[in-house]
Amino acid sequence: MQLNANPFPYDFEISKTALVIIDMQRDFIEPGGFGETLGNDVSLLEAIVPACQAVLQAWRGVGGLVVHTREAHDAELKDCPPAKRNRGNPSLRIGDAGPMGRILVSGEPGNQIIPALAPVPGEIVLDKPGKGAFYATPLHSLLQQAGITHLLFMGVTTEVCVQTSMREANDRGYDCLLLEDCTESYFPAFKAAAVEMMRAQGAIVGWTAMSSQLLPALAAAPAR
Ligand code: C5J
Repeated sequence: MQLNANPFPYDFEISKTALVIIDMQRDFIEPGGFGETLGNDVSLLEAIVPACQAVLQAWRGVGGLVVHTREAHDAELKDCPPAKRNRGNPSLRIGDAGPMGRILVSGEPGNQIIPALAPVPGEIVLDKPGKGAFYATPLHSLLQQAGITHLLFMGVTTEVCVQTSMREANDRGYDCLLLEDCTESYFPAFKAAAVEMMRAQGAIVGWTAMSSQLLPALAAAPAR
């Protein structure tokens, strides 16, 4: 299968490709959550949910592997370095009680993936203590076991967890594509810059494309 992508066409086989959905968690996306308490306009992130949902549904329809990640720490914060918890001067720190439970702690209501993109049985769900999806997680070995060579990325935020994860994946030898309308930042200029830098220099980190390039290709693929 070939997609019309930037900076040049992207070839992939569904059976060797995983859809990686980064941190579409209530605390980042929903009003009243951690993202909003930090002063961010979460409506920017909410706006990509329908496009993400369309891709997820189509990807499930062709039987593709799905990986969901959550930025999450254990309840004792043993996997949260003080440097991460103490950085800056936020009104709420990781582990503090927030509007939807303890901030970025596994199992708390705000730490769950939004209902519109909730995982279904058979999909991989990984809690990650860092920004990158490969740091301190079994993601690489799970993908290797499944014979995955290509990754389609969506999720939030573009320049933080999505970009970090895509760079980690690129360094591990995966051909990565970012779905531009399925990722967002609280800072539109940062999204634009991240998209540009990832596909620059002959796809130095990977390719980018709109979901409107992917969806017709998936619709034409045999259902599984
Ligand atoms: C993510 C963050 N998911 N911005 N986290 O990007 O801290």
